[in-house]
Amino acid sequence: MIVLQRCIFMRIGQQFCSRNQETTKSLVSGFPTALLGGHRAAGLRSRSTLPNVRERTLIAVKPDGVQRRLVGQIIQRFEQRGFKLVGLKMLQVSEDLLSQHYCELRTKPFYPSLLLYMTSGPVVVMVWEGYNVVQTSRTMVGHTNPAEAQAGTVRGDFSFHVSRNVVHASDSLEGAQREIQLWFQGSELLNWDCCDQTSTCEL
Ligand code: IDP
Ligand code: MG
Repeated sequence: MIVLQRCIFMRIGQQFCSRNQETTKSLVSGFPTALLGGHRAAGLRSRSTLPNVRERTLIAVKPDGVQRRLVGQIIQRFEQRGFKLVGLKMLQVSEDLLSQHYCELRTKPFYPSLLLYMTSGPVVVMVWEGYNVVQTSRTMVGHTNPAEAQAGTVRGDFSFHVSRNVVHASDSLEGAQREIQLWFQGSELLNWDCCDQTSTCEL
């Protein structure tokens, strides 16, 4: 039994070293809890909550933000927070793409004017990666209505009306995945290693 336990923990240790969290989780969940036993299991639980530094979200600078030359300042906020840019492009959005992006808002009275606004000029759309990036981005972007957005947020600093609120940020993990697939081809997203990775998060 002790030999079996040692084998199990050696395999798990190797998986942690290779930083393959998914494999490790399935490896751990595949064994009966009783086999993992006391203190060691407690240690494993804390290691298995390694931060998901691969979380991704979609951020877009809307046409008013591009016209007002705010693209650089908005990118800078995400860079200085420590997030990693993995996709970036400028495009004139089609109504078809927008209707999919804003499918939940089709019945809203402001929907026609939202389409006009979003197609009034180019947008700059990005994918940012990092720990808790979806929720943190929403905080950084601020309230949908800039009149209620806090100073220090993008909308709170650069806009004052809900019809011209400068920037889009995905509102959930599922929403982010859906929007990233809608706006980007897989080949347009880059996996690259940051030289400062260990300075932004304990991996
Ligand atoms: P969010 O952008 O903060 O996620 P949503 O409720 O998803 O907010 O709305 C999408 C976008 O629709 C907003 O960012 C804004 O551009 C626009 N919008 C929302 N509510 C109104 C409104 O009451 N009047 C005009 N435009 C609105
Ligand atoms: Mg939204």
